[in-house]
Amino acid sequence: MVKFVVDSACDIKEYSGVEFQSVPLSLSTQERDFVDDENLDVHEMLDYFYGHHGKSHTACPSTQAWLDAFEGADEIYVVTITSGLSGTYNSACVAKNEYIRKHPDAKICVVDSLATGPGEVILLEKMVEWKEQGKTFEEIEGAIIAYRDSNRLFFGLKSLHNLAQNGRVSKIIASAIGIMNIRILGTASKEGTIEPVGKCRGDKKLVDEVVKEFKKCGYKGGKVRICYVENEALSDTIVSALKAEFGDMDVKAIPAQGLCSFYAERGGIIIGCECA
Ligand code: X90
Repeated sequence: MVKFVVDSACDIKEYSGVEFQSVPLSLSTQERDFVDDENLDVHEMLDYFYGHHGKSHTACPSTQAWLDAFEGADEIYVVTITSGLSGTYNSACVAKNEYIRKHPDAKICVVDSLATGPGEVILLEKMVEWKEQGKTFEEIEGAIIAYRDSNRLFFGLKSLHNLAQNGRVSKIIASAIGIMNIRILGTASKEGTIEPVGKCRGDKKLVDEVVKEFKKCGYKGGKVRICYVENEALSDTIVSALKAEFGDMDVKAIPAQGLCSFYAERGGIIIGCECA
């Protein structure tokens, strides 16, 4: 059986036409634990975190959670959130080795997205597409890294509080946007870490800067995937601006699930694109 497995930072809970599973990360405080699965009420979770002033943290899936998702499959394609910010890729690799030890004929390709959310979606969709075209495991495994490296990820955030509090971005960068109406525009570095691009005052400026970054990276009309945190209007505006500049493209926007919502925070947006 062929199966596609992602972590919940991918923001997709269902994928029709193929065997698919999302393995949840988790979020917690001293009082509450949230599992980032299809039962999570993201809005309620955000309300809770905004009212909570103590420490909060997140955790990657356990090796066992990956093993459970692999069970029964013998050709498995996995996409994870960047290893530059999370132990998720590592736990998936440990699970891969363990699974192969027990099932020596199984083949597992674990791809470190060096991104999150829509960056993972783009990789997942490509591997499904290649599989449906009849490509072999070896062909897919041999081509996905070059494809990943030709994609880009951008994000516009109104707050870096949770990223800084959890050591994923420096406190100095985070404190730079403690001012009303300032958004930070950033990108995923080649190593899969957070790289600030600039500050923008207001959504309109952010939209202009996103279009500029697309031009700068050599975007030529490839696929675009977006995830937004309670911010569909901004997502729509960005899609219109991109279409006005580059013409019609394959674009889809979805609400962020728990992990990305927690870190990108309310009003945040993450945009992945093919850039080859
Ligand atoms: O293992 C864990 O506990 C998960 C840690 C995840 C930390 C960062 C998630 C970031 C999500 C923020 C904007 C996009 C940044 C992408 C840069 C590669 C969303």
